[in-house]
Amino acid sequence: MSSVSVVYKSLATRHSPLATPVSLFTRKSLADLRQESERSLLLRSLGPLHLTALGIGSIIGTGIFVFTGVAASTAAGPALVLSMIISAVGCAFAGLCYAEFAAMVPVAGSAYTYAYATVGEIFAWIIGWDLILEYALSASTVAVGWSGYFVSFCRDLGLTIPPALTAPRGALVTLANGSTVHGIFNLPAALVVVLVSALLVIGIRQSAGTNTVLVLIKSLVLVFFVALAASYVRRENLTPFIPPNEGHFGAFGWSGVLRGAGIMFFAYIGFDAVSTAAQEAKNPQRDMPIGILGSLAICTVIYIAVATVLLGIVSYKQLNVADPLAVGIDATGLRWFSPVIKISAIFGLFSTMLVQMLAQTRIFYSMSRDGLLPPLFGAIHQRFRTPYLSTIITGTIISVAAGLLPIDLLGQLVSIGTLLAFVLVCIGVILLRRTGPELERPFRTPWVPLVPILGAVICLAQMVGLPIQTWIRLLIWLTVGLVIYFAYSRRKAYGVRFARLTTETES
Ligand code: ALA
Repeated sequence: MSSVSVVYKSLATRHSPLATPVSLFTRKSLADLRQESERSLLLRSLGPLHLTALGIGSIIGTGIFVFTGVAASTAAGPALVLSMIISAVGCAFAGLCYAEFAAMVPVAGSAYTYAYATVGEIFAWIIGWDLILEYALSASTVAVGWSGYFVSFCRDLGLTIPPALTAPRGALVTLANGSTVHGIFNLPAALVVVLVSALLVIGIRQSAGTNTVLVLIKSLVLVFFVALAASYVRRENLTPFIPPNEGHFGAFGWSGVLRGAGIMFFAYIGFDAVSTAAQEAKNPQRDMPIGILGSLAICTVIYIAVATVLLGIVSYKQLNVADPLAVGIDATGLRWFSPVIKISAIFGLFSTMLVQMLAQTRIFYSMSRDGLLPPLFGAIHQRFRTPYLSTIITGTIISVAAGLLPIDLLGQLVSIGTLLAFVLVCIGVILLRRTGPELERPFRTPWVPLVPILGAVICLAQMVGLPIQTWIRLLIWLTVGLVIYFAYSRRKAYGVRFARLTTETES
């Protein structure tokens, strides 16, 4: 074999005689999943601190650095703080559900794997397909947010990137002299994804170390933002707290608060990325809940503080910009801090992409191992021990999407897709408590079914807050996924049968 080993090809060959479709609702047993975990070729190098950092790395990103301004100025006004609390509560409930699964099924693949264990293959596929929106597409979204701060910082340094190469095709870019040009391709966004992909191919140990440093930088800058700007908060900026509705759903008033929650939900996405690294955790049963809930709690506190201060130092009407935190700090007169925010956003959003893409390749790894995706998505590099082919393919697609698509379209699609996954995970906890009450649960979601029901309801409410076009895009995406499932994945799936075969062979 060459310097790389295509691990699952051999499994596929072994399975061809068994390739007869089984029920759409075939489930994997937890024992099978644990066996898979033990057979994993991924390196177990992550402890609780690394995992929490992984979560924070994935959570803090374009949401707080970019969408805060858009959501406040177009949907919620100062009441964006309420939107963020609604989102945080929904995420906390969903996070408790994720933690139960992640400790019980410590296998790479996150909600995809949980669905395979609880409701069966077709739902697992739907969730796995839906999670592409959460991870791959959110990496594209963050890349576009990164590009905004990068271009702005380069401008401050006197470096001009041709404007048509900083925006997606057809988007209008206004120049300093007031004239406009049409965007062609967001080149910085596309290139940064290539860089992240290269790091991920080299390996998780280096990537996790890099991530921890970047996470520290972006968290501290947000904390300094709050500390420096808090004394400049003015009551008039926060009044009226809920601006009156402008006549249609989502434009201020209470519906605006809900839309704000739907948009800002993006800012919380990422804590579940911890669960996708389960096979790389040294002690997943203990550390998965710590990583998931710890990172969510830390980010929630930081976010609420940042939003309160931001909306108190500047009128929400001025915040429909690509760099709202920098605009806010400029309004206080502390202009020296503005470049610090931009640099931290540049490094910070980089770490967000790192974790999201890592998570996406690990989900593909699981789906490939189960036969739902081609074996090349499970190919592990012999030296780096990373799913290198998957990373290269995924990185290319994410890069092209970042270059071509606008940030609001990407962000809302990511939010709705992830909210759907959260709803399904919440329901999954209730189902599995009924169908497998005896199973060992190192972490138990408290007050079941109340917590999962509240989690599902709050996530659904945020989905309702999002525009109808976003719903239509989600439905199209899911339909495409089902076509692929019935045309390819269903016939090729061998995860469950493989587990059975192994058991038979071993006994
Ligand atoms: N929560 C991540 C962000 O805000 C996706 O960029």
